[in-house]
Amino acid sequence: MKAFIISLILLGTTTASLATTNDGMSMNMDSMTMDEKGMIMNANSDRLPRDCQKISETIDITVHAGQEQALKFVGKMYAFSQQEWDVKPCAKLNITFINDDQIRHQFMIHGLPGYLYPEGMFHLELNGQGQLQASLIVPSQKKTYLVHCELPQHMEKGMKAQLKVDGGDVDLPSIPGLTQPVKADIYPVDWTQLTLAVLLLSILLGLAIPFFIIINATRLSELAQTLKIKLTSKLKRNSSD
Ligand SMILES: [Cu+2]
Repeated sequence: MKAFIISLILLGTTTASLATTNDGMSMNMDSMTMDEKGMIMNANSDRLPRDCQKISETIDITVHAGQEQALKFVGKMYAFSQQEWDVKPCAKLNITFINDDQIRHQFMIHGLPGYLYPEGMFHLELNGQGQLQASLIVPSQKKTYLVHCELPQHMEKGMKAQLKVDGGDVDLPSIPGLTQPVKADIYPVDWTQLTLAVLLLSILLGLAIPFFIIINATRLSELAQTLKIKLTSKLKRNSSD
């Protein structure tokens, strides 16, 4: 029993020391690079899609992500600096992704061919402020790819864009400043007796105030005149003293 407890303690110590060794180091797998700053998944700078003979053009794209980018969109909280890109079939994109916020953001492209991009996905992610650079080569098909940040509510709050190849095949909905939502948000009022009472009271008050001013106009002007006279005489007395 004693030997068993000692081996358990030893095992725990070894695991803990291994975890410490890995801490702060970057991890490289076939399709993923990850460190404490962020992650690059499925980058591809040289493998051609099956339908491409060669790279047609090389484009450098710099994308900022964060709250500041959403200021120009009413009701949005997060956004990319650009909402649409249109590239040639078989183009190579060198993407520089810059996160200006202190929170995590992603730049993900979906719908790519799975034999080159596992899960059909190209994925850049930054845990906070910083930047990453990675490339991908798009197929020749005329298609629109979804670009977004997959963190909960970030796309709904504005982090959505589209990458069109050869003009794209559709426009995606709900892209800030670009396309309409499929179903617009509505903010219905919950009409209870209380809301009705508050509404009626507000209307009555709104009508009563100007009415009060009109019917008391003579008296109010007399009051103002008296105050003016009093003030003038006081000022005169002060200056003569
Ligand atoms: Cu985000």
